[in-house]
Amino acid sequence: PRASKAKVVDVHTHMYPPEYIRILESRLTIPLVRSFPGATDPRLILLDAEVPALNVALSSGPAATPSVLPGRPLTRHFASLSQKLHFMDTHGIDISIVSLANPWLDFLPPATAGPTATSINTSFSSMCAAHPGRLYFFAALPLTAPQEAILSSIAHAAALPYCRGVILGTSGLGSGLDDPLLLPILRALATASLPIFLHPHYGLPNAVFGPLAAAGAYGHVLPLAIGFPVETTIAVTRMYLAGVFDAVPSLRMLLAHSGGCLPFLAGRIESCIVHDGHLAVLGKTASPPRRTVWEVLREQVYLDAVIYSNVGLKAAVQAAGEGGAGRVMFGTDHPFFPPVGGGEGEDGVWESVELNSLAVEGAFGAGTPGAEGVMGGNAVEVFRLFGE
Ligand code: 5CU
Repeated sequence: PRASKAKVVDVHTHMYPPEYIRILESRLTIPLVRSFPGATDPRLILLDAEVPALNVALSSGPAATPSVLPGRPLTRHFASLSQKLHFMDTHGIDISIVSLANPWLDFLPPATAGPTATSINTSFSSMCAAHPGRLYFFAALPLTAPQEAILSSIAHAAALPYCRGVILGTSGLGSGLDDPLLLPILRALATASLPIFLHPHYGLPNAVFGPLAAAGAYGHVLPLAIGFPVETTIAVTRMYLAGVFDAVPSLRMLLAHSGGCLPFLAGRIESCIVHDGHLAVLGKTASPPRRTVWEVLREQVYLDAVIYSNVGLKAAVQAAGEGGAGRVMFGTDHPFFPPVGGGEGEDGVWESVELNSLAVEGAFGAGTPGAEGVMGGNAVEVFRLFGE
C-alpha cells in the first residue's frame, strides 16, 4: 500500500471489447486475429511491419507451427475487464481512462463504422458505469463514415457520462490531421470539450527499416520505438504548419509517448520555420503574430509520461513550459508490453509500468508535488475525474 493518498491515474491504457475481437477474427488482412497450432494464445497482428512474418506463417500451411509467430499474443488482458481491474490493483492505480487500442475503427467500411462506434462506445460506457469513479474512457470515432455520422458519434460520446475525450490515430479522414476537411470534426470536439488522445499506429514504411527487419531480425523494436514516435511527431507538426491549432484554439490534445520526438525536436522545427524562404514569402515566419511551436505545446497540448526514462520525461516537462509538470500525465500502455514469457508473470508487477513510475520518481523525487501531479493529480484536474 502507498503512504501517499494522492490518486494515481493511468491515462494511457487500452482494451478491445469482445465484439471488436470478433471483427478482427473475421478478417483476412491486417488488423486481424489468427490462431496457429502450437501457440498458447491466438496472435494479434496489427502493424504493417508484421505482415512479412504473417505471410511466412500462413505459407507454411494451416497444420504447421510457424517457426516465428507473427504479431503478439492476444492474452486475456486485452478484452477482460476483471483483468484490467486486477492490473490496476497490482500497480496501485486508482483510476484508468481506458481507450480502444489501435487501429480503432480506421479500417471499417463507411456503412458499418458509425453503428460500430455507437456500440463500442456504449460498451466502454457500461464498463465504466459498473465501476464508478475507477474507470473513465476515451471514445472511438467512425472516421471512415460520412461527416454527419462522425458528428453524431461525437454528440453520442459527449453525452456518455464517463467519456472524457476521444482517441484518434494520425490518418484523419484518410489524408492526415492537417486535412482542411477534418476541421469541422476538430471544431465539434473542441465545442464538446472532448480532448483528443492522439496515438500512433501507422509508423514508417517498412522499407525504412530495411530487409533484416523485414526478415524478423530485430523483432518489433524499430516500428514501436522509432516508427510510432516519429509518426506522432510528423502528424502534430503537420497540424501546426497547417494552422490547425490557430483555427481551433480551444482544441486540446494529449499526445501519446510524451509527444514522440516533439520535446526534443521543437527547437529544430521552430528554426526550420524561421529560416524557410518560402514560408517567409508567404508571411508565415514572423512571431508574433505566429504562435511558436513552443507556445502551442504550452497552450493546447498535454503529454503522457509513457517514455520509460527520466531523461525523456524531463524533456517532456520542459517542453510543456513553466509549470510544465502540470501538463504531463502517467500512463502504462497496458495490455501492451507485458513481461516476456507470459503465463503467471502477467498477473504480477510489470517492468514496463515500473520503468514509467521510476522515471517520474527520478525526474521529480518520490512523493513530491511534481511527482504526485504527474502520477495522477494533473489527470484528475484536466479530465475532471471527480468521481461522478
Ligand atoms: O506492441 C504494439 O504493437 C503496440 C501497439 O500496437 N499499440 C500500442 O498502443 N502499444 C504497443
